[in-house]
Amino acid sequence: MSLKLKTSASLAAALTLSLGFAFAPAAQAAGAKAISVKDAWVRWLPNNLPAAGYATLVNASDKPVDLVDISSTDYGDAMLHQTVSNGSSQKMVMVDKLTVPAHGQVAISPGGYHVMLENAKHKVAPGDTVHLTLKFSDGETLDTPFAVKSPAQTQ
Ligand SMILES: [Cu+2]
Repeated sequence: MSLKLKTSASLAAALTLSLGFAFAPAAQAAGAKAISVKDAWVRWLPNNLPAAGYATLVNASDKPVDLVDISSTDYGDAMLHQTVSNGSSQKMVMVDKLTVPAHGQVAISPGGYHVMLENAKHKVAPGDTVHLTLKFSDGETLDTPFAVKSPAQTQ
């Protein structure tokens, strides 16, 4: 090995630099995920009416992360909606992305956001667990269990 012959300051700097680059992705791969999900549940309605999914998204990282896509193996359609008050009436609007602030959280909760769940692929009933796949702007994908509850259980 000729390493002892190449002990210039510039080589040392280059080595430090390349080690720095090499370590960054490794630390990320082994480290914790930015986003975690808590209090995930679904408000079930009878007669094949659309259900609504709710959860709190927590961001442990120092960068904002967007929820950019939702899918489910249990429902044909899963979309993020926002309930907007318009005087005495309310309507739902589609939401393309939901930003979870750095070191913060955002609640998908009744009266605000909900995940509209339609076209169940099989019979879903209170007491079941359904799974939603949440995709985030940092590349993270979370397969998240949601507890199915009847309207009476959520009053
Ligand atoms: Cu909706």
